[in-house]
Amino acid sequence: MLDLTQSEADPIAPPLPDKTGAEIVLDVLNELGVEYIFGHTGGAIIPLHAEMNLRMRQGRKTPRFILCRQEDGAGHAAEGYARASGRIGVALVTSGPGATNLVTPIADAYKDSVPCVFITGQVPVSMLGKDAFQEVDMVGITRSISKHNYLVRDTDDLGGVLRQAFFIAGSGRPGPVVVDICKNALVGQSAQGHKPRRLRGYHPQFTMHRPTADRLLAALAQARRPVVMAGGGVISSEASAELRRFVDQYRLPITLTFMGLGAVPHDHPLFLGMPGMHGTVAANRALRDADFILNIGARFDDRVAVREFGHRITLAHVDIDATEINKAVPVEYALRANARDFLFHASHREPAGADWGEWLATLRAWKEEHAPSYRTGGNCIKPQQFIEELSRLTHQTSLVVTGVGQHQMWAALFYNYQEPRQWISSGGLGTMGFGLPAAIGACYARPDKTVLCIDGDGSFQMNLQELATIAANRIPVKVFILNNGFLGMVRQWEDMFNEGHHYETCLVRTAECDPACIEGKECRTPNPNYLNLNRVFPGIETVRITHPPEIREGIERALAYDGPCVVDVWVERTEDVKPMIPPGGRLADMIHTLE
Ligand SMILES: Cc1ncc(C[n+]2csc(CCOP(=O)(O)OP(=O)(O)O)c2C)c(N)n1
Ligand SMILES: [Mg+2]
Repeated sequence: MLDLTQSEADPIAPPLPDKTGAEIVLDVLNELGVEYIFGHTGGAIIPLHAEMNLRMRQGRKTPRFILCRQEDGAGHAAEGYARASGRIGVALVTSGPGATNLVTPIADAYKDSVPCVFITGQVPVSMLGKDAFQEVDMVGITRSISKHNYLVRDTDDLGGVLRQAFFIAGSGRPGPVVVDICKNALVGQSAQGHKPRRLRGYHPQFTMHRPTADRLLAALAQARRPVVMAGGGVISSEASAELRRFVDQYRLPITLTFMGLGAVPHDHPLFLGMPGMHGTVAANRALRDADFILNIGARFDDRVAVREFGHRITLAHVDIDATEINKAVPVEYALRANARDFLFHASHREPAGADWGEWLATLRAWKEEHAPSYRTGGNCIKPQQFIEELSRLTHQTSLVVTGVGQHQMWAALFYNYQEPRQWISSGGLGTMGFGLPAAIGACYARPDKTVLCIDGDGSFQMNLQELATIAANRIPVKVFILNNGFLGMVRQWEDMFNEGHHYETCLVRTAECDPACIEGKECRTPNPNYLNLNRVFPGIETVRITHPPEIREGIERALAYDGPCVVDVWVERTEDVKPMIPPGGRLADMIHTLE
């Protein structure tokens, strides 16, 4: 880790030659090992692009710039890169509308603790606060959705700010840092490229308090019905191996939250599935009936910690971020720790625990009896069956990136994840449009892997301009649009809780349709016609599959194609995601019958 906390420059160091701000930025990015920058351009950041281009032409080292077609796409691509690799994702956009288009990815990265540095152009200092052309107050706008943010007014500050921004994004609980750079700072000159900055009040490195950890583990040993609930913190801290060792050694049943999927293999005997609104029966019943829940690196999100969650249960919470502890749910045992430090410590102690064999047997029975399932038969492709088949045909080894909606939940439930960072999805913000651009970033992060984008038709349409980025760079993503012609998740809520009206959720609806139509199960007007995308975006193969016998061949064609491929999968239009805890319900209110 870089030491960025030193406060004094070396007094005898020789003065550095003058460099422009743009040169300083690129030197620092090179020094920090940045490989890719996802972005878009505009007046305020032209100096940076000019410098990058010059270095490229001269054959000098520079990060590779991936020109996305909208800043929202660039931001999600940076996130996809970070989520897939654990390295810091970087996006670069211009001021004003370029910067505001980046706001959703910034918030998305913040909610899911994704390490990114978002660099935005800003008007020159002399124009600040004058309502200048393409001026927006990015520091103000992103204050509540970034881990930290900066407005750089002077060239002298650029190097120090950038180094600090990377340090903050990647240390402690990771998160997005925004660096808004005034244009004059990019064109100005400075000999202060390496001026260190003082970093006050931020101490991400700390030592776990072992006696507290031991007290927590002693309480766990007293439990009769314990459950581990692990989350994204385990993945961020690269602690999956330790987590597996811990649960194996103590024989602890484990659920992984949405953000933690892949931290243990999904076919691990002690794994109960994902908990929460669309979690498995075994995971939710375990959390309902446990007498001790050990939360490691998750944040008691309200889709899991539903009404009456934790009543009469002893709760323990291990989190790197002290502000998460006792925030959503009060706990008896609190430990501020990096998940890996805690798990390493715990798995190197002699496990002492009650015999919870009976509890494990009950959980095993629930798991077997209520494994995620769906009605089979009929002439339509079941989305769940499609994902199971995709999992099998990709040998459970692909990265899976999704949009938001029903398809996302099925992708969480029916793909057999084996590793951390295999599952890349927008959790806390639930951002439709995330999938396609995030898959671009994932492809750059893991060129050794097949990257699948399992998208919804609604989500795909929110960022489909990024197909041009994919075509331009021949990014070999395999997109599977689970096409139900609906904003399906909202349609499901309306059908289940609002007496079903589909006027604003039906994506095949036209102005000629009967406004009272609530059926439309057979409507398949292709709008857009995804098969024609290959005419619009050169080099992108398209496939359509409409019936169950075509599933295998369709997937195999996509996987065999040497390049990007979009598969339009016509799935059953009105399939519902089950199990489901109704909004406002308790774990005990879970609906899991398939009728
Ligand atoms: C940017 C954004 N707008 C609106 C929503 C609300 N929303 C959640 S799921 C959903 C429907 C998603 O439709 P689709 O992508 O087709 O997925 P499906 O549920 O049909 O699988 C909507 C509108 C959202 N999550 N994100
Ligand atoms: Mg849909």
